[in-house]
Formats: sequence, C-alpha cells, structure tokens
Amino acid sequence: MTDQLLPYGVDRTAHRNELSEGSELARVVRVDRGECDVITSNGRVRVMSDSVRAQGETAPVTGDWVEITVEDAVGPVVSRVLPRRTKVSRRDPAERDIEQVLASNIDVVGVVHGLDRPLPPGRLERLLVLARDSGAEPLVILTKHDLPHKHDLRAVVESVAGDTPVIATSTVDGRGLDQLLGHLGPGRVMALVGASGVGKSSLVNALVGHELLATGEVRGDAKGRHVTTARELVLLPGDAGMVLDTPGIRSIGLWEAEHALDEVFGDLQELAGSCRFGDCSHVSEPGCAIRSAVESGEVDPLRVDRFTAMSSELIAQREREEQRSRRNQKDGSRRSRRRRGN
Ligand SMILES: Nc1nc2c(ncn2[C@@H]2O[C@H](COP(=O)(O)OP(=O)(O)OP(=O)(O)O)[C@@H](O)[C@H]2O)c(=O)[nH]1
Ligand SMILES: [Mg+2]
Ligand SMILES: [Zn+2]
Repeated sequence: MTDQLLPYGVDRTAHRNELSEGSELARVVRVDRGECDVITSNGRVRVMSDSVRAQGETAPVTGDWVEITVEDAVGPVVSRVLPRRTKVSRRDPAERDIEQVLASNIDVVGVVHGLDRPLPPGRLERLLVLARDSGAEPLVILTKHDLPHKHDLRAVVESVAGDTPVIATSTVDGRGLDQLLGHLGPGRVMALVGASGVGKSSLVNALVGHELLATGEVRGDAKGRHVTTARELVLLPGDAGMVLDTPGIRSIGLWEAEHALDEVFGDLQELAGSCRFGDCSHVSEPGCAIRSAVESGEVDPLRVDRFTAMSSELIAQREREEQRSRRNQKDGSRRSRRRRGN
C-alpha cells in the first residue's frame, strides 16, 4: 500500500528520524475534546489525545506532527507532540494568562473577511498580528465578491494591510480561487481564520470541489451562526496542498506578539524612532513624532490609539506572566524543601 502520509507533507519534515522506539509518525487533522483524528502511513485513525501524555502541557492541535504509540488498555494514543515549525496562537479566551494554540505547522495564514459586512480596522489589525506572529506568510482574503458590496472596504484594507497580499474571492463565480492555490503547493498548508459566517468553510469546499464541510446561512446582519466547531485539515485534490478550516473567532487576544505588532504598525514604529524620548508613550510628551504626524493629518489618530492599546495589552500580559512564573518558582522551592523534610 502507498504511504498515506506522503501528501501531508511528510517529505519536508525530518521527523521520521526523530521518532522514539516503538512509535509511529502521524499528522493531526482534527481535534475534538480528548480525542483526535490523525493520518498515519496506513490511513486515518481516531486516537486519544490526553494532554498529560502529550508532553507536559503541550496538547496536540490540528496540524501537529505527533508520535503515536499503542497502549494495551486504551489503544493508540498521542505520546508526543513533535516541535512545531510555526503556530497560530492567541490568548485563551477563558483563561487570560494561557496561550491557546489554534493550529500548527502552517505555511500561510489567510485572514478571511466578507465583503458583505463592515470591517472594523482594529479587527483586521489584530488578525494580521496573529497571522504574522505565527511565523507563516500572512494573506488577506475578501470573500463574497459576487455580492453587491454595501461596504467599501478598500480604504480600511489599504490603510491596515500594508504589504500583505489581498485576494478577493467568490465561491459563486470562482474568482480568486486560482490565486489562493498559487500560495499553496504540495505539502503546504493554508489556515483560514476569521469571524463566523465570512465563508471559510465555503472556500474550503470550493477548493476541494465538493461540499465536504457544512456551511450555514448568515443572519440578517451578516453575522454567522458558528457552524464549524472543530479545526480540520483538509487535503486538496491533485497534490495542491492543504487548507485548515477553523471555527469563527470572536475574541482575538494577543499572545506574546510584540514583534508582529511592530510589523503590522511598521509606519508608526518608524515614526516613533524620531520621538525625542526613547520611552515616549506618544500621549503628551514634547517632541513626539507620532503626535505631530497626527496633528499634520498624516496619521489617523484612531490607528495610534489602537497601536498603544495593543502594546499595553501585551506589556500587561508579560507582567502577569512574570509574576506567575515568580510565584511558581516560589511554590516549587517550597515543595522541594518539604520533600527534603524541611
Ligand atoms: N454569495 C456568496 N456567498 C458566500 C460566499 N462564500 C460563502 N458564502 C455564504 O456565506 C454563508 C456562510 O458561509 P460559511 O462558509 O458557513 O462561513 P464560515 O466562515 O465557515 O462560518 P463559521 O463556520 O460559522 O465560522 C453561507 O451561506 C455561504 O453560502 C461567496 O463567495 N459568495
Ligand atoms: Mg465554517
Ligand atoms: Zn512619541
């Protein structure tokens, strides 16, 4: 039988040589609570994904390369998650000081938005920071081009996307699909992220060529109904690569994304270099280059506000994390003293 893992990009990984004895290499294509679907050389299998087994705190996510071992009592389990080449992550919406990895080993992150609805610039900025922070190539995908555009998104996209490529698509007349495929290729993965109802699953279906994934009508206000509930990696026909569909995201908390933030706000970063004070907060300091650009009308003051808000969010997150690790260190040393009987 031919190796079923080959189309999943196994050739581009050295993982085969890193495997522990008695284990098998697999790629995670779908994760549900406590279980996941993986592709092994022999095909698709459902396995346990107990996060305790899977290397400390690292629970497997869609896109991961993992080691599978068979245990007598439970059957096949994920025994190790192999190092991730790239990862799309955000701050966990439920636990604000924990990173939530949405997908891994991605080559392109498509930030998807529908031309049928308004586009708040802050939302696009956050998604672009998330996309750039992943280590994959960012891409903006504007869907539903066949519908009459009630909202002129061009200005928003131009002011925010910078040098990120923008592709307009339609699953009705096929517009832009070839351009999307141009960013893919054998073994390459494009993850689609965006709000519910923007047409992520519809795009996957259009690229696959049949109705593989469920899609749903949007409500009157163009909002979606959260049809997709799991992250799923889908192989495209003709060795064209893979697409990773995700459930619509509401909250986009940033996680350790300072570098990506500076890239998305490159124009402001450049200006900040000319502020008189190195630690200028761009609020009321004399000699602030950003303030003077706002006053002369060169820079949108709202964009500056969003930049400083996101920067503060990241600083606050770092501080909480440092506090937590200091606390853990203290707890740890207390525990080891107890163990020694002190
Ligand atoms: N006219 C038109 N409708 C589209 C297009 N793409 C998607 N739609 C419609 O938009 C609605 C939502 O599409 P989905 O693909 O379910 O959206 P989604 O982003 O996967 O939504 P969630 O799974 O809830 O996150 C469906 O009614 C689709 O038929 C398009 O290019 N043109
Ligand atoms: Mg969907
Ligand atoms: Zn300044």
